[in-house]
Amino acid sequence: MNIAVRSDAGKERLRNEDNYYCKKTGEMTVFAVADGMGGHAAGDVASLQAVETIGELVETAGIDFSSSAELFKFVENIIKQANSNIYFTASQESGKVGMGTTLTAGILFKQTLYLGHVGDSRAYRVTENSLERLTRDHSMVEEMMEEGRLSPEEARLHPQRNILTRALGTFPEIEVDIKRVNLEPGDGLLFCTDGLTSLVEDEEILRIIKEEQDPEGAAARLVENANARGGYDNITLILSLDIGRQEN
Ligand SMILES: [Mn+2]
Repeated sequence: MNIAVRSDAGKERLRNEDNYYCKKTGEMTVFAVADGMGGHAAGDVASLQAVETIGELVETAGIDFSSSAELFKFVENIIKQANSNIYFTASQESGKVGMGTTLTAGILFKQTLYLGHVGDSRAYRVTENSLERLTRDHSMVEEMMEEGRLSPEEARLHPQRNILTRALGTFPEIEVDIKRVNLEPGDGLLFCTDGLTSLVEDEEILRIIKEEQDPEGAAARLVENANARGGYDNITLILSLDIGRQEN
């Protein structure tokens, strides 16, 4: 299977509050990354609950995965369910009040990706010569950038870049960004948390992927690079290459 996964605490944090889920079953592959936060070290509880909810619902879903409309709705619903579960846990257990998480999850069926997203983790499509971002960060700096108040470089290094405008677990209802993306044979996908993207620029991520070719080598070097630049945050990534060309 042409997929590599890495989750690294980084150089400065004692705990890794990121979590991921990645499973390939037949013609379907499920990807999810989550970056937990807050509530007296309960960030890892929130991010784990997010990816576990995705895994459970995907594995027990009685839906027709070849129906595009059904799959589209399903991706939105599983993220909403993850939000409800985390919100419920946070409301039941003192010490978990205020915990939350990002969640970027995709179901790839044949050559079509059904993507759902909340927070500032990211999904990218890797083509022959570009890294195309498929998600929009739900963060204060992204909004300031869209309003023209920050340059992309200023946003990437901004001291308040961690402030999210949307996260799972903080409100009973959540708005989920959903998207359908048709991939070309040979395209790749990268799901990652901000511990990678705040330290390694898109052009460099693309360069490393192209130089290494194989996902394991590229994933290892991406983590190394983030750590070499300080590794201030947990770093998690799922990299799948040569989709539609892989043997299985
Ligand atoms: Mn992070």
